Amino acid sequence: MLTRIDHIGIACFDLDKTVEFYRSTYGFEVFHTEVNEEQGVREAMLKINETSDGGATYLQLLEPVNDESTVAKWLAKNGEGVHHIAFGTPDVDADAAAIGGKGVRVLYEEPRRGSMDSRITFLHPKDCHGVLTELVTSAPEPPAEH
Ligand code: V0V
Ligand code: CO
Repeated sequence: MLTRIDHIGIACFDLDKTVEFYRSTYGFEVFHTEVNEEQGVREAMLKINETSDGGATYLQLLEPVNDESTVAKWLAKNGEGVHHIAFGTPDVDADAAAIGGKGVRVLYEEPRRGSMDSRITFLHPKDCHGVLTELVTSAPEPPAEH
C-alpha cells in the first residue's frame, strides 16, 4: 500500500546552486547527499516533513553525472524542472507486482538501490498520464542525517 509522498525529484544542471536556492529561499537544509552511479545522478535530499507512516517526505534534487544519465537526457529535452514523483510503501515488491498487474509498465524486474539504501522501481510515464512515477521502500533503519 502506498502510504506517503516519499519525494519529488527535481532535475537541475548545477546541484550546489540549486541546493543554495532551496536553502536561501525556503530555509530547507540538506539532509543527505550521495552519488548513485547506476542511476547516473548526484543528489541531495531535503527533508520537508515527517509522515504518519513513520517515514518522511523529501525534495530530491538531481544533477546528472554523465551524458548517458536518464536525467541528462531529460534536461537536454526539457530544461530544469520536476522530473518524477515517488510514493513510499512498506513493500515495493508487492506494490510493483500489483500495479504491473493492472497493465502499467514497471521498469525494473527487481527493485534497485535508491537513495539512503532504499529499494526503488519506476513506472513508465506514458502509462501514468505523463508522470514518471517511482515506488520506494526505505531501508529498515531510519536514515540518519549526513
Ligand atoms: C521521459 N519521458 C518522461 C520523462 N522521461 N515523461 C515524464 N517525465 C519524465 N521524467 C517521456 C519522454 O518525453 C518521451 O515522450 C518518452 O517518455 C520516452 O522518453 P525518452 O526521452 O525517449 O527516454 P527513454 O525512453 O530512453 O527513458 C525514459 C524512461 C527513463 C522513463 C524509461 O528515464 C527511465 O528509465 N527512468 C527511470 C530511472 C530514472 O529516471 N533515474 C533518475 C532518478 P515522447 O517524446 O515520446 O512523447 S534516480 C532516483 O530517483 C533515485 C536514485 C532515488 O529516488 O533514490
Ligand atoms: Co527518486
